[in-house]
Amino acid sequence: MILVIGAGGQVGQELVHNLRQLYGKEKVVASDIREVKELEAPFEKLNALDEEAIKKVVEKHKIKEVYHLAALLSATAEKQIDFAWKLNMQSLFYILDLAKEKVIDKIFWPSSIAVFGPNTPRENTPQHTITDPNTVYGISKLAGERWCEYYAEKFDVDVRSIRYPGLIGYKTLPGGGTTDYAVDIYHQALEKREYSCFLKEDTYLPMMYMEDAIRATIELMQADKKSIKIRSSYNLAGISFSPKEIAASIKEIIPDFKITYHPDSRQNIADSWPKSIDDSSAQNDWGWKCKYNLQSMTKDMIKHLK
Ligand code: AKB
Repeated sequence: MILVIGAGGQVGQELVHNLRQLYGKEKVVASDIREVKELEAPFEKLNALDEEAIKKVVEKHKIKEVYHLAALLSATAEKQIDFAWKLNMQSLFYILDLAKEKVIDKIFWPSSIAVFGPNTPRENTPQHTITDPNTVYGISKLAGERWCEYYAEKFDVDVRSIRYPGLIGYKTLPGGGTTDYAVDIYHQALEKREYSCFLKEDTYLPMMYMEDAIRATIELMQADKKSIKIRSSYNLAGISFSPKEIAASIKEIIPDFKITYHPDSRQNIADSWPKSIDDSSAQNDWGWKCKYNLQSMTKDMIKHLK
């Protein structure tokens, strides 16, 4: 049995859908701090900071595999420093400890490109390099990675992780991230034919289409244990583009679309992150291969959002 914590979020809803298609609806328990009308039973209202409640749900459904997605993202975390640190770290320990005690067998926990910082090489960022994040979110993800590796090495915990780039999908809206513009832009392009972007036109960031991200997550979790050589978190490259380039790809389909640029505090966060990522470790270890590029993603996003 599988439990998805934070299932109401941008990744969670699509992941639950795909896991249920793969393993059967009754095998995947969705959970979130709030009721989510899009998520059908089995569903549990669950606060990721309530250790006893997590234990009860795990026991009730005989859970063996947990996808722990609950977290505050980069922009929101800067506004709620203490809570972000508590949620992003404490909840991870609850899940890691369940695996240490051999109550559950396997964990997926997402990290992020936010583990990198201003002194990280920004082009084709290597798997192992300088990690000096200057956001609360990035610090919490980096600390989380270190703890995942520690639990894997010391307690033989089977925890697997991906450093998600910015994720773009049509089914759900993201909340509180720096890369969110790349989702919002499609909605505004269709509704208003214009978009006011909170990043500068030449801000390159690594992004990925949701279909690829969900496939990567499931492929990583299905991979043979021996092939998972990195227990902190895997780099995943996806597609690197700037606001100007995504706008141009939209213009090919909606010629009267216009974009303007009004950078805010999120520009500083974006400037500390890589422009592109080297994901050769993921390719070599568990055969990862990205499918979508900017053009095919834009075509698919607009087709579905229409
Ligand atoms: C964010 O922008 O905070 C997230 C991320 C890159 O982890 N999308």
